[in-house]
Amino acid sequence: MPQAYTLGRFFALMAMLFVAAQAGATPQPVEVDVIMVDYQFKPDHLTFQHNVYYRLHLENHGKETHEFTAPVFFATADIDNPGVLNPDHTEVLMQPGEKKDVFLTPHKPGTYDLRCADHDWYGMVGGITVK
Ligand SMILES: [Cu+2]
Repeated sequence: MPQAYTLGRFFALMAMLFVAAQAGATPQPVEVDVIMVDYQFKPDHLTFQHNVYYRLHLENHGKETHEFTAPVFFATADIDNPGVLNPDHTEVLMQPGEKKDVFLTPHKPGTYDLRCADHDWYGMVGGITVK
């Protein structure tokens, strides 16, 4: 049955190509959600694993503009879409009602400062831990 044999080979080859394509695909990011309100981060402490790919999802539910200011944390991570940050790459500016995603991979374990540059005086501060 040469034809069936050929067909079987063909499907085996397609299956191998499919597996290879899956292995090479970008992994799905782990999602971390932070809601900003007047004047708090919820949650205010975030934990990441180093060398893991994340989608940091930010939403501003407040009536004021807020910033997710974490200069050292951002500097020690690989950021896939740096355009979502300010030009200095120190923070993400969030207008009321805005939703933004930062796709990043933290690399350096440690504890990092998180604050809203506008409202840290008002207690809008938090922290980031990379394990
Ligand atoms: Cu703020």
